[in-house]
Amino acid sequence: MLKIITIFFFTILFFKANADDGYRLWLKYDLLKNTSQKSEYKRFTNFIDNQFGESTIVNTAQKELKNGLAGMLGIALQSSSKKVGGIVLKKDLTIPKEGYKIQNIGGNIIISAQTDKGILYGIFDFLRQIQTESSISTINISSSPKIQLRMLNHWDNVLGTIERGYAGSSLWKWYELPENIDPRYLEYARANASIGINAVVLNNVNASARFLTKEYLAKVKALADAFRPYGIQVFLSVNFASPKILGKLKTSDPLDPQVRAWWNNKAQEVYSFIPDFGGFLVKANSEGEPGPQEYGRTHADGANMLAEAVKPFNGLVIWRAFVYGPDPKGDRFKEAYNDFKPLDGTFAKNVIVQVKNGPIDFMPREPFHPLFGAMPRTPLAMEFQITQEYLGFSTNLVFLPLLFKETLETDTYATGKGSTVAKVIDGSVHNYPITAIAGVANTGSDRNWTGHLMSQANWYGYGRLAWNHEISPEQIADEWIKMTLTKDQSSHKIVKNILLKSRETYVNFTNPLGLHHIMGQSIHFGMEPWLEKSARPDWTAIYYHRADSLGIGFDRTSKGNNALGLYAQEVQNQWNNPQKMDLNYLLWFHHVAWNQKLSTGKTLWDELCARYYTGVTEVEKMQNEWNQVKSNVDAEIFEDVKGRLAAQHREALNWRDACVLYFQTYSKQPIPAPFKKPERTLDEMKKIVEIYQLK
Ligand code: GCW
Repeated sequence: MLKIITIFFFTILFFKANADDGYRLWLKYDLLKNTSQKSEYKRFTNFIDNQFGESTIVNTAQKELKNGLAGMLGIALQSSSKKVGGIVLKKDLTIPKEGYKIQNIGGNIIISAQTDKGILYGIFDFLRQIQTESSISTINISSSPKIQLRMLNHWDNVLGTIERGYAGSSLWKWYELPENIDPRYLEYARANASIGINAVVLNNVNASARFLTKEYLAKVKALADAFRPYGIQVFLSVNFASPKILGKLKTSDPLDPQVRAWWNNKAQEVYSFIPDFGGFLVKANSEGEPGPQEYGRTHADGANMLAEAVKPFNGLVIWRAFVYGPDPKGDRFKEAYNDFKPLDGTFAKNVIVQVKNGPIDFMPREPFHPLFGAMPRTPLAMEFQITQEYLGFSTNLVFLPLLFKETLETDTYATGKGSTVAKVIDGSVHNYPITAIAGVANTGSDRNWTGHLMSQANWYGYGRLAWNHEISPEQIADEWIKMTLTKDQSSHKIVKNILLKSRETYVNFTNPLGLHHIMGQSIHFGMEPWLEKSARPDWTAIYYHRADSLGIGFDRTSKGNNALGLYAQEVQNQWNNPQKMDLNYLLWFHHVAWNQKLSTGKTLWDELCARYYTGVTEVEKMQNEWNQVKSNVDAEIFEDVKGRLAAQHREALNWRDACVLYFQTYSKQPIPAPFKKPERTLDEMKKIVEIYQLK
């Protein structure tokens, strides 16, 4: 009997240990099965010799190395007097800060760096080589980040909610801090370090002044202390009206001496808690947030005041360019440009202006923001959104490195051909002295961190691209799949195919041909192309798609509002001819007749329908393909992704039916063969969306 109970107990333990809830992300370190690879690795893992020197960060790195190798190879790495067959950490002052080299020199793996962060990143890379079962016998890697500040921006609120968060609530338990350090904080920092993220903004840009109080600074300090061993610096979003709210001053005018004194003192206080604090992120004069324009001052006046306050401590001010006036007469596309372009060269040296990838707002596809390339004398940071606000929350599988890469690779022609967005933000086009990139985080308290397990790949991919924007989405997918999901080759191929098609699929069933901003009102879920009234005209859908009896699309050419004119001439040339341009951006810039023949040979109406319908069949394909990997991925993960794909299919059908039926009221044309007309009516579709708007 005892034997049976024991067997039962161990069986349960075994299955528990093997069930995967996604918590371990891409850092699983499970025992490798490939014995020939394992023996190759073992030849170099007899000992560790730290010739670099001790530091908290180096200790973190060594611990990681030991854990990783213990897990994957089943060996314990020891310090030893042996000379060959080990891992040696070395200092090399010729390597750029944070960069590293990994080489086989004389039978040892040498990981060298100038700084301790370099050692940390080098070790994570070395572990990644083993996780992905790459050969290390002739390893020769030399890597350094192209962008200095690689940040996550959290839109987390004081009460634990996350603006546009779809993976549970905030990771930060403000009420338990500073006394209680949830072990998850360390896991979070570790995951970030593994992909080279070196800075985080803890709180929402719609910022509560609470974070600047003494009580909360003590909490922020506790998090900063937890993250520091992983090379992560902490920033805060600040409320521009803090002098009024916290300091009880009559004004927050950036030119007022009392206001300036208040910020100077506040900065001093912040740094007394956190000596290596990164600085402030600011959303000002946007969507109701306070800002300098309330006092007739410019964004530069506001930013420079804060810059002065943090300067003695080497702090930075990251000032967001996501602004649009409260009463839009014009097109939101142009507003940030019009506000910021004239200010080029007037910002203090420790200010970076953070620009969203596109001119409207994280749509499934946007042309690059016209500010990129237009601010040669002001460092611009890229802001991507990893959380899927406009990309179907946590129910839709969308591999975002494709979107990121598309923007990064687009040529701004700022200083001639080859001035890609990536080269603007990495500083090579305009020689920016500081460079930064930010991703709005998709993490939350869900056990698997990101809600949809496949969205872990977006966190991972963002970090990898922030480190090196030249890496391909294919490589990112390869690495992530091997580390997270499966090492089985045929399943790997299938999952990779799913990832690489997923973004276009999502665009097809939601916003094909350059449609944008036709999503459900305020929650930004589902579709609402018929939305014609909102608090502001530019919060409606009709403002953007402009469908009428003649055609559809926003004429932003010189015949329309000429937003296209904000780009370099070469870019304008690419996009000003609807016959020749990339159809993916068509309706961003042109109002096109329903019967207009496109370069695909189809009329606009037929092409639009074809894309909506193909989008849905592509989701069906993803579902079928996912079913094929069942035996090679963890059962829990398999079921979870399967369920979410089914939800995505339902949503895709909703988008398709709603959009084709609605646009049909303008085109007055049948759904083209071979597609069947929707079984539901437009009224039925409207009812579905109404549900999401109910409070
Ligand atoms: O995308 C929009 C979101 C807002 C967000 C804003 C911004 C934090 O709908 O929720 O606010 O952008 O980026 O400031």
